Amino acid sequence: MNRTTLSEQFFRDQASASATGGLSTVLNRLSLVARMLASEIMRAGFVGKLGYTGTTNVQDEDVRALDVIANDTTLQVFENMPMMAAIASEEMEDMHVLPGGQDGKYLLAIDPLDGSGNVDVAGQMGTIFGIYRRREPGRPVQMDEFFQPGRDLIAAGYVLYGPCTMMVYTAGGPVNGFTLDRSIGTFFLTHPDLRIPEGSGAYSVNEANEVKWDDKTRAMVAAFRRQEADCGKRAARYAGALVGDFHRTLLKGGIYMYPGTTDKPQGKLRLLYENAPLAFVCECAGGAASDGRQPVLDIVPEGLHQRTPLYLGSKGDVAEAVRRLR
Ligand code: FBP
Repeated sequence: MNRTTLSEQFFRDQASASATGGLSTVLNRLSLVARMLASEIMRAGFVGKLGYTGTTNVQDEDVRALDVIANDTTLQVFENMPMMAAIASEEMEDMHVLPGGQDGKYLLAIDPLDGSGNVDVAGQMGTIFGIYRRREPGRPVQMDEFFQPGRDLIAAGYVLYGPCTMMVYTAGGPVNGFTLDRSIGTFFLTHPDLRIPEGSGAYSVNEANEVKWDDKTRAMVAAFRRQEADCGKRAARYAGALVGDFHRTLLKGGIYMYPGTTDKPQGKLRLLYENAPLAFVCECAGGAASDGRQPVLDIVPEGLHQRTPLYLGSKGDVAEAVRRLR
């Protein structure tokens, strides 16, 4: 088996991404967050950290103990890292400017614990991250510095907490997957240069929302369900965690969908720290990502927590979904 470690790969990518200095340090810090959260998730049941805190976040969603732990862990790991200027997180209403922020070169957009609803049932969960470069380091950080289209990401990826812990990321070139060897706390390259298959896999959507979709969305999903999609027959799979559903789609092909609904016309998922980073990974792996009208990576955010519908996966599947929505 390839014994390339995450750290060695970071340095290789750093050269190709022409990122001077800090990118590999930032990615190394993210791998530390991944290892710390993998441990927290495994122990949550023993130390009474499952369940809710009784509070709600800026999205008016119930906050679980592990959501808070994941966000706090992220802040602690980056607190004394001069290259990182600020963090935008699902769990914080405003951006968090780091102590050395003014001179930092990078911005981190993160969903510290995606799919936290799965924690009580030992389901898959994840962390999603995107790294932007600041246009003008050296001045006080402004929130609108985060309002960059996903196409301007310099690196993005996710951590999957499941039967194994994986970290999958790209610096704009190949998408590489690493698996954590818990016995020595090291990620090793196990999935080099991932390319999303065409013509296979599953369609992945919460069909309980059907009553809240518009007619075109309903008809489009029905085509996949009835095996009538032009792009081919698909299984149905839905893990209830975006990272788990996307990881399966990346490896097996197919499409993940979170359409708009009557109560949430822009859908549930957030552009800055969920949809754009995964769209970046997906496109770098040869796939596609749309909000139903345009590529996700072309959308310029107007708020830290802006939602968009999401159609993410194999190029042929996404193209057909978008065509049927027109
Ligand atoms: P968070 O858990 O970070 O809020 O992510 C939203 C999410 O849990 C996704 O991971 C998942 O794909 C989706 O919501 C499931 O939503 P629903 O329960 O409405 O199908």
